[in-house]
Amino acid sequence: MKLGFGFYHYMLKDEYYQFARQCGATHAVVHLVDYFYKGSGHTKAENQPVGDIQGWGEAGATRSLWTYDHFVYLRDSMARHGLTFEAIENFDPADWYDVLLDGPRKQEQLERLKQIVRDAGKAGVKVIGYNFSIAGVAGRITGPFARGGALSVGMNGPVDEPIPLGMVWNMVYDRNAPPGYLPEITHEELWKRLEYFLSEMIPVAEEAGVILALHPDDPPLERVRRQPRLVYRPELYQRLLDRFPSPSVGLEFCLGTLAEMQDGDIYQTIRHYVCQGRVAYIHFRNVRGKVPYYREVFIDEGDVDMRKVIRILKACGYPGVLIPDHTPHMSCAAPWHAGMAYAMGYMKALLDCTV
Ligand SMILES: [Mn+2]
Repeated sequence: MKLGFGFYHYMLKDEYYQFARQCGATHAVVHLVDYFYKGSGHTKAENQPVGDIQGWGEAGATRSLWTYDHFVYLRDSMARHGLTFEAIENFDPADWYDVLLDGPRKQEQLERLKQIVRDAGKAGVKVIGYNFSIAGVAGRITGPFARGGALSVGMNGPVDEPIPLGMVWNMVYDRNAPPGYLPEITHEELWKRLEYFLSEMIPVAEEAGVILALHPDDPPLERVRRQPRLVYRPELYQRLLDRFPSPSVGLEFCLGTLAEMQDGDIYQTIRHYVCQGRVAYIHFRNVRGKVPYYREVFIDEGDVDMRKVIRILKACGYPGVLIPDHTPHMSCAAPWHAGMAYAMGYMKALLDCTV
């Protein structure tokens, strides 16, 4: 097992690579999307996006970064600090809104996604994590929810507001969209869209040696903002694996999201999926409670016994990367860094000490 670090787009520079390496990380997962862009100047928000009703920001601000040359540049810059560029996390909604919405530009957008997969593979990036979702990460709140009043996120009940036209995955892709809301669709329709996406992408991903790894729906409710979710119960992941037995179809296995699900035993779920060998990488974090009422907390104070999780991962021979995903912010001059360093230290000790 390997320790990884997740970087937001503005963290893609030496000082963050050094910090990650100092925390014990050897691998990196990169977010290229600027989730909070509001029309000018790239943003630098250390908080994870929570999902306000009006959306996080405008899609497409960092599209110029999705090239083979840039992937190579990132790979080489990280390598100088002892980090392997393992995965890219999330496509930009600007690049695939009509794939998610089954709109007129779907085919053209799929061609761009295929080129991204080819370029990633050629640059040695093994995984692209994605979240096939219309509402995206939505309807959460921020508050002093973790130990000692550390700033964290949670959910206080379901969110039912419809999604305005021009918005998908909680980002605005068309500022000039007419008034109105996205039509409500069925779960089967959403699965059909995912299946079309994968049937187009899998041959390219296989040739490029890239795994397309699906994140479960966060928060994992049957519907969010009146739109269906794909993986909101643990067994729904199996539907994906059974439908697509390709080595290029894998899981971006988010323990926090899986633990928030209303049913299922988290330890059985982990054993079941990890032992199948199709988990591409793991979001290793902890929560307290279940949807629609839960809190993200420090790694050692949630409902999940993380030491037991590591034992299961070792028993299944999991060879991949663990990243903290997100952590509560700690009260000090560098709240994000402190939270991450705490989580990484805890994870490293678990890996060293658990047999
Ligand atoms: Mn996650």
